Amino acid sequence: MVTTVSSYTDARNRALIGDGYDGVVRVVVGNMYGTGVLLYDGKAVLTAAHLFAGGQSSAKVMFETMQGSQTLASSDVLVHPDYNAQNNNADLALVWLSQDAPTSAQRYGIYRQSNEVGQTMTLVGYGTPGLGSTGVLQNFNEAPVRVKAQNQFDTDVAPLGRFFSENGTWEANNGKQLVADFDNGLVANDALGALIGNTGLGLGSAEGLISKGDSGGPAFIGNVVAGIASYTARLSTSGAVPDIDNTSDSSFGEVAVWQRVSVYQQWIDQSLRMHYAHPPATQATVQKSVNEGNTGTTTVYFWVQFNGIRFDPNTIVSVDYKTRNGTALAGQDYLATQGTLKIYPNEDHALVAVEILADTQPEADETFYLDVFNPVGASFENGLVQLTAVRTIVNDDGWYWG
Ligand SMILES: [Ca+2]
Ligand SMILES: [Ca+2]
Ligand SMILES: [Ca+2]
Ligand SMILES: [Ca+2]
Repeated sequence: MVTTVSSYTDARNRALIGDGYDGVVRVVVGNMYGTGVLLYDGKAVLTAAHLFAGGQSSAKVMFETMQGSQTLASSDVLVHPDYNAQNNNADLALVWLSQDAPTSAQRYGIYRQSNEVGQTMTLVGYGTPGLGSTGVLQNFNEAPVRVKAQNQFDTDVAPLGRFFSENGTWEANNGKQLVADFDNGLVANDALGALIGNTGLGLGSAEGLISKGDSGGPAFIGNVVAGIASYTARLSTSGAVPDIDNTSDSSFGEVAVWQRVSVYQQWIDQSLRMHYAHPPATQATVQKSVNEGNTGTTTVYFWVQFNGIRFDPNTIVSVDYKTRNGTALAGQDYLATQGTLKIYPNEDHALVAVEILADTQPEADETFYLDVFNPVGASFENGLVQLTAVRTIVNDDGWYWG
């Protein structure tokens, strides 16, 4: 994916299996190759809408994890309804998997604050590698490699609008796309410094940029997805040509743009929720015990209800949540998860989904917990600071005694 300062074969630039990026996947749509990222429910991959610009309604998703390589078909694809191929607005798509994702693939949350600009991010993807000094490798015929690099979000895309002035709707991008330039430490190649006076010589040898094949790939802030790779641009003015080699090839002096995930969190959250399999329809029908199963994963749900009154109907209330071991152990009996659950204006409750890991080992029934804390928008009753619910994983394998 990423062009980097040093060769992609340098271990620093590889996102090797087991390094924490096994939920970053290759996405194949027709004859297009892109990248995607497995989201927090383990069922859907977030990627770029433009991979589906030919009208395709399916994709293949390739995982490389500690469990080996697996290619899964999609069961459903949802392109963002506002996707606009002319100005790259809302260049996001969700791909649901037709089978369980490998349990060794990380599931990732999404970035929910609006302070991305100025922060360092980590790019991971399957695009064609290359060097910042000479750009993407032109004759790369090896198997795809998962590469990582860092950069910094420098600005929202709006200040670059005049470079795309042929598009009258450009201002609609304001606040919804994030830009980074590919720095080598020289003022002459500091693209955003030269173009819009946003000076900053970046992260030195740590910087990288997306390239062909990285479309849809994640830019992580911490361990959550803050950006989705959308496009690159080689921009110049009459007075400044920051691109180091006068070619559009993801080299030093070019810029790249990511869709700003925090702006789209309601669409992502609610799209995932609408695809949950067999969710409880009422509080009374929430299953507190679930059979463990013998293969793959089973989803168990926790119901979080907001009973207060919204004095402003647009109020979004939220809680943070985190699973906690009882006798059931994370990674062995269930997949640990944590994040923020938002209950949007048109909702009075939302579900937290947790994946239970099947096995065929006779054992005792086991329990784990979900802690809910940090309520925003309305406090818990009676001054409580944390609520806890428990789920039981019921052994379904032959005899157990003890
Ligand atoms: Ca930079
Ligand atoms: Ca810069
Ligand atoms: Ca170039
Ligand atoms: Ca079992």
